[in-house]
Amino acid sequence: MSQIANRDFKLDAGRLVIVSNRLPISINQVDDGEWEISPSSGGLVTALTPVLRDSGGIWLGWPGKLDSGNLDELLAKGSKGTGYSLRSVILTEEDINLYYFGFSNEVLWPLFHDLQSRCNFNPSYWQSYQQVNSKFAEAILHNSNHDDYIWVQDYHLMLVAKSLLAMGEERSMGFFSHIPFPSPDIFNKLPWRLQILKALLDYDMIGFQTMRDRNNFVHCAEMLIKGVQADTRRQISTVSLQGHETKVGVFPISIDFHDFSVAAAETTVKNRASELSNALPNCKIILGVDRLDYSKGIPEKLHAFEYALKRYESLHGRVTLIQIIVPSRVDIPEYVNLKSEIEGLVSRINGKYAQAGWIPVNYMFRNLDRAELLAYYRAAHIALVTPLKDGMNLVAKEYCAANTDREGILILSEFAGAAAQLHRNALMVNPYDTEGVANTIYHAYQMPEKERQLRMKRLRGSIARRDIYWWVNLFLRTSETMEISDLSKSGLN
Ligand code: ADQ
Repeated sequence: MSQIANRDFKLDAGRLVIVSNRLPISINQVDDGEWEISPSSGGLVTALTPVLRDSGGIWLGWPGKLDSGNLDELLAKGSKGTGYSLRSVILTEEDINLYYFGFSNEVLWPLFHDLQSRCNFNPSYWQSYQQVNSKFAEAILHNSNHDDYIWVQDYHLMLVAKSLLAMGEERSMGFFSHIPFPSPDIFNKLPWRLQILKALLDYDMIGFQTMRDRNNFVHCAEMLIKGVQADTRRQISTVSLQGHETKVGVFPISIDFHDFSVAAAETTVKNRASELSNALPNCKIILGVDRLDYSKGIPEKLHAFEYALKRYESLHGRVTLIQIIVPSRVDIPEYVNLKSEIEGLVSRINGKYAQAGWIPVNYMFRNLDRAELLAYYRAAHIALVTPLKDGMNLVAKEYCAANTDREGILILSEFAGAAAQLHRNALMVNPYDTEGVANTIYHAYQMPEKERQLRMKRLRGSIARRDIYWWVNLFLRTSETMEISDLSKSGLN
């Protein structure tokens, strides 16, 4: 499929309504007390914009600030020129504490990443989760028509279709899970497992990142709900309950490959990448870029790097790990503790191994602008992407897209969703295996140029073929296609 063909999907009828916890904007108060709105620029927004614009669509979500002046005026300003409108779902401080920080981030996030010991199954979180999902359903009701297609994003909003039905209303509704879906052994621990599963089956279509997640979901449904019938013989499975059929498919999310690749090739990025390399003479750069989160396996990665330095003395003065961390959820004590743990490890490694002119770990805790991030990607000889579990992991794909010199090496956790697509040409590791990761770092360090180039060429080809436009189109086309077998030609395997 060509880049252009990828971009021109149109809905058959109605508007596209995207529903997500957060609107794709940020609202900030400027010095004179005025509120300012700026659009978010992620790949998802870019890819959805053409379909939203063509269908006169709507994006619905929490605007992110509890008190931001004249909100409607601000939102109108924020969507000016985009061709679609922004509509807010107003949440209270209590909603944010219980539904967002509580149920979403202390129950669903750890459980769905197989870290059940980190869960706090507080019943008041569940109450709030139900109430907030109803608020979103009400907002859909007020802002959409019967022929609109409602596409709900992610684990914060699993009950929205059910809540809408409870209001006596029906819409065509799809749900995409950006995070993994756990196996029955783990999912069974959730006190509200039945309510969640049944609510998911009120959607007309559910998309998962990988086959692993789709199979886990279908197994959970079969095991826990009496009367469920699943047909998994086709690429898009169906799960039926009491006369309602839900399509369940695999739609691995991606990035705007072309855009990343072109931006990384710009002279300013190239020059900045050279500056970064020149600042570390005779050193190969190993790069880690992660959001601050325990699922990303950052301490485990540092342990493995330390082990590599202990085991392979020839790496001393020859490799530097640049670990960039984007601040996230810093209001949750667990994340503050994680930050301290990481900083302790960085200082221990540097204390032990640094020499005049060489610091083993360069650590940054901040957001980087896009050009700077691209320069780091370009300068890195090796990307070390080792989440303990991840829905997809876009950093792995961004690194390859930005690797315009086509010589970099991707070391990738087998527990990242991206592994399903990239495992043949990345160096695969188990992030819990300190020795294995250390050996792989050394192997990557020594890899001959020809092999590096061949692997990177294949990685880039695979990501370019299945970019974010491919993902949006495939999801929406599948949601409209009644004839499931048509999909066999879509490249979804
Ligand atoms: P995330 O857990 O946020 O997303 P990921 O896919 O890795 O994880 O995306 C992180 C994004 O943050 C990347 O686009 C990266 O460029 C950006 N980023 C990281 N560090 C940065 C920094 N210091 N400065 C600026 N930007 C930085 C969830 C799931 C993932 C899934 C995505 C999309 O957890 O598994 O891939 O959604 O579905």
